[in-house]
Amino acid sequence: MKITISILLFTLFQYVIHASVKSQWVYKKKENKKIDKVWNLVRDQRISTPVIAVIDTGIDFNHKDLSNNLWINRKERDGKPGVDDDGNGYVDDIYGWNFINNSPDVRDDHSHGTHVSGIIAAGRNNYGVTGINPYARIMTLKAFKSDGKGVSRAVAKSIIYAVKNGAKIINCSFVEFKYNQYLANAVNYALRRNVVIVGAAGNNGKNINDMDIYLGNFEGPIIVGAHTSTFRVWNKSNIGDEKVHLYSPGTKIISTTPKDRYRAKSGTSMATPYVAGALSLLISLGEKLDQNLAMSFIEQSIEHNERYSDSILQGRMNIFKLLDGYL
Ligand SMILES: [Ca+2]
Ligand SMILES: [Ca+2]
Repeated sequence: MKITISILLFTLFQYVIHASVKSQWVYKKKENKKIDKVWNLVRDQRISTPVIAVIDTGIDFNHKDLSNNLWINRKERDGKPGVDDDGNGYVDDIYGWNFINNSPDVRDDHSHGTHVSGIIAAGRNNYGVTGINPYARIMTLKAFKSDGKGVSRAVAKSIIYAVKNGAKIINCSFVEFKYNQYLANAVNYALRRNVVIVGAAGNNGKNINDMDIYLGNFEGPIIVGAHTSTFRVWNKSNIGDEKVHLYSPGTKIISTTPKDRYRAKSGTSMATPYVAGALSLLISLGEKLDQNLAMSFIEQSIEHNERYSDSILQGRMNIFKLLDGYL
């Protein structure tokens, strides 16, 4: 029960009700100013619609900036209530599953999961914010409770559900400090099925090279630390050149929160979905990613900087380098 989402629960500034892309510093910086080029490319040339599983506190599936970008289990949506219409072992799982109380109710009673989901796939419309891949779909798997604490077994079951039901990338914005066999087995299962796992480095402000920390200690998952809007490593981000692969934006990140709201949050929880969503752009464009290919694309994407010498790849993600072959 030591598994927790990777966010620090303080508010950096007040609710931003009328958020806009202009308020997203991520898209105002350097190369990202031309992010519309990326989105136009994906809009016009997409070959598939990637499903990204978000294992978190749930989602506000009615949020107007998310509701069009959700994975929908159509057989359940169009089926009979109380019946497992698609025969996958889960009754009425329209948006995903709640592994905390074993029900189809994936509503977010915290806000973390809704925020993470918006960073990946908030709508490219004329309001709110835009996710890094507004042409992706979010599958919601609730494995964390309203206090932000999770259940390792629920996380493991979420991973298996994600793989069996078509997710290609799994976002894991949390850390655990104790080895768990179910979690290890589930991670290996996903990797064997060529599903890419992206996980948070954690917010302890420590070098985790010699710490027991998961997913960081597993072979395979891509582990993400957080950098600030001035491209410095965030002082609360964990670091470690043996476990943290790269850094991505993780402070004062404005995204969706329940009841059609927007809020800024900081954490490696926010950096992780940026990488998961960015990788999904490649799937949109037809790449068949597995963990190895995903890692080589990430290596290609790296903007090297000595500030990031505490990471394996010694850099941060540059979306334009990631999509170099397409733009
Ligand atoms: Ca079902
Ligand atoms: Ca929007």
